[in-house]
Amino acid sequence: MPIDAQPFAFGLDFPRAALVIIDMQRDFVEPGGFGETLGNDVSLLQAIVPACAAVLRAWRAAGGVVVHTREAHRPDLSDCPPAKRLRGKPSLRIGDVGPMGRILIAGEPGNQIIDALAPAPGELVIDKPGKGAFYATGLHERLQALGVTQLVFMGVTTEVCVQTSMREANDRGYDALLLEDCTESYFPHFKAAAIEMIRAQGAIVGWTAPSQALLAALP
Ligand code: C5J
Repeated sequence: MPIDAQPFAFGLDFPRAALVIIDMQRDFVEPGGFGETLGNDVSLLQAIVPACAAVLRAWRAAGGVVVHTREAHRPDLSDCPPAKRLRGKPSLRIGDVGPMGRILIAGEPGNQIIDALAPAPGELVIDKPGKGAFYATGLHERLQALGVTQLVFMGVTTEVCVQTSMREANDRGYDALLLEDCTESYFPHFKAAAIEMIRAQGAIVGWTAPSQALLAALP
């Protein structure tokens, strides 16, 4: 089905597509997590949750493949480079104890995906130590095993983990579509710029579209 997207229509091949939801975890979306320790206003990110939930409901109803990612490190931090942990002046660093448990650590309350988008049984949940969903995760091999060639992206933050994952996907041969109202940044001008970069030069990284355009095309 053609989706009304930019810079031109995205031909959705639903049986070979997966919905990828990037890092909609409490660490980024709720107060007291990693996002807030970096000085950000997390309420901006909460605004996309209803649109994301509507897409997830419809995608599941159509029987599509769903992938959730979390930015997560092992409790011993062996997969967290010191350069990442020590950078900047956050109020709490990765691994420190915050109001939702240890920051960005797998298994901690803050590392869970928010209730409104909680994974259903059988959906892929990928813990990723980097910004990109493909780095050190085995995601590509799991998608190949499922015959997936197209990825529809939602999640946070647009210019960091979402854009990095789309670029990784592009280099691995996937066609990728970003749902504009289902992604957000702590910096609205970065979101706008990332969307422009992704779809510039004839979809050099991928396509973008409002979620309504996808909903209208689902089987
Ligand atoms: C960040 C992410 N912004 N999920 N992570 O550090 O975008």
